[in-house]
Amino acid sequence: MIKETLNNAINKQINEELYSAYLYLSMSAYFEEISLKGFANWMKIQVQEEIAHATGLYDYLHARDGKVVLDAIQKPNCEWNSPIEVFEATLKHEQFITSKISELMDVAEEAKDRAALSFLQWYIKEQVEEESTAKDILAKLNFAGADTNALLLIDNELGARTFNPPVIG
Ligand code: OFO
Repeated sequence: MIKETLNNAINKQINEELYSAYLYLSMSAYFEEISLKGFANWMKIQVQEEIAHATGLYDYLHARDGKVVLDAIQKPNCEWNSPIEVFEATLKHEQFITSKISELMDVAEEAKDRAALSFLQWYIKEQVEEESTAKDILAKLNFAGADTNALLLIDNELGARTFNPPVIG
């Protein structure tokens, strides 16, 4: 059975992942408002990714005879001034999540829980991808600058994103 300290830390991470979903849904709403449907689509897929990250931890707690305790989800920001600002916030958020996964690994290490350490490796790798994707999109937006045609090309590209449920663990 999983140690209480680790159980609690995983519950906290479930909350962070659900907050991530909520934040990206709020960002998606911003893109809908300014008619960048491709960006809105990309963010909606991101919401599904984050829910999958949360349910991966949820399933893991059950598999280890732990107890899932859901907490209130923080209110996300809903005011942005530009797509660049949104992706700067996305990158910063993903860097924050990376630090949280690292802290979670520390708790698993303290608990000497090798099974959890192995399971959490998936999240460590996923964070490399999450940060890298946000950085790439931010770089493209910076290249595009005030060029509307370039922005619409990025919108078109992000509109093609589809959800492939991740295989976690
Ligand atoms: Fe965006 O990776 Fe989970 O939170």
